Amino acid sequence: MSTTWHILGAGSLGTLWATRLARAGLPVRLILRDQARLQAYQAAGGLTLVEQGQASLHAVPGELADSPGPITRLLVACKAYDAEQAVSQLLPRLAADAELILLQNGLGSQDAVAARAPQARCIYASSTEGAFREGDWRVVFAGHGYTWLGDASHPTAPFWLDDLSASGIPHEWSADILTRLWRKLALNCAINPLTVLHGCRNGGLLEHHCEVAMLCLELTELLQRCGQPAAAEDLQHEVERVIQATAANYSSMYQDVANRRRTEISYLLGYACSVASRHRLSLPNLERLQRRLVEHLQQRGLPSD
Ligand code: NAD
Ligand code: KPL
Repeated sequence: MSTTWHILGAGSLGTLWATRLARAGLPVRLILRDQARLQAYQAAGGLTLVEQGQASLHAVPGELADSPGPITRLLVACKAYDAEQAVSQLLPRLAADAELILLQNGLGSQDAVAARAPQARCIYASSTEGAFREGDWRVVFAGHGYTWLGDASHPTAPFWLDDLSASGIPHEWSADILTRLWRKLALNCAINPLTVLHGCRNGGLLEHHCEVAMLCLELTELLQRCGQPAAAEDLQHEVERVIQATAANYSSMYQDVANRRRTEISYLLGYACSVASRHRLSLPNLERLQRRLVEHLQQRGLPSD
């Protein structure tokens, strides 16, 4: 008998995982915020995944945080700023051998969750898959990619990676997941805030080459100082490559601001600046970028944390 996949968060990535796991015949249950959301979900009849223009409905059972029954395997698929609180609600249900898979972008939320659930094995993930919500309970699979999973304190891969293979979820077990998360964080810090401040697509940053280069120098210094030299390697070239390759796209932070959604700034630029300050490292360009971004968000009445 397969272990049930509990999915916390019926948003873009949560739906992308839940529908593919369910399609492979694996037991999946979706944990929703409250009774009203559960009723709305049940009325919709399930989750809809749109792939290459084709929609498919998956009647994944829904439940609430305080529903009965233990949770052994939990995919945490909410935003970084919601993760700790969302997992806290589930603590009474976590089995002694529970495993949590943390899909959050950036850094900081994973450690907060791990501290809240010290008995659980926390597996960190970094994904380049892309999905967005087209409406309630309806998600479009927008970009194929890969998900790297790893556990910095325990290198053995879990046996349930087979479930991901059976579900067609491209993945790899990564012995250096923190390096991957730091590298992605550095890329996001060099690109996303500037696209918000300059109001441009990623490709618009080609006109701000010097500003990007100065940030890359400081991010490289930060990564080296905090024990992540591999994440620092050739960072500027990688940032330039990503800007070229995604020139026509709007960054995720740009889209959050444009849609008046809360950003994950505290887990990206905010995290980088606070680690720098902990290491007594002065990074004037990065700090100025954070001040400008916070001001920009506040001027628009958006949360700046
Ligand atoms: P999302 O906003 O689409 O979904 C999050 C869901 O979690 C929402 O439905 C929200 O209601 C739910 N939620 C929050 N707190 C909850 C609680 N206590 N109980 C139940 N549900 C709760 O977010 P997303 O785009 O799927 O992103 C999730 C994470 O994955 C983020 O850190 C994001 O940066 C990262 N990520 C997203 C993508 C993508 O393409 N969407 C790609 C890579 C990484
Ligand atoms: O991950 C990204 C994002 O938009 O969040 C890229 C495309 C790499 C830009 O930083």
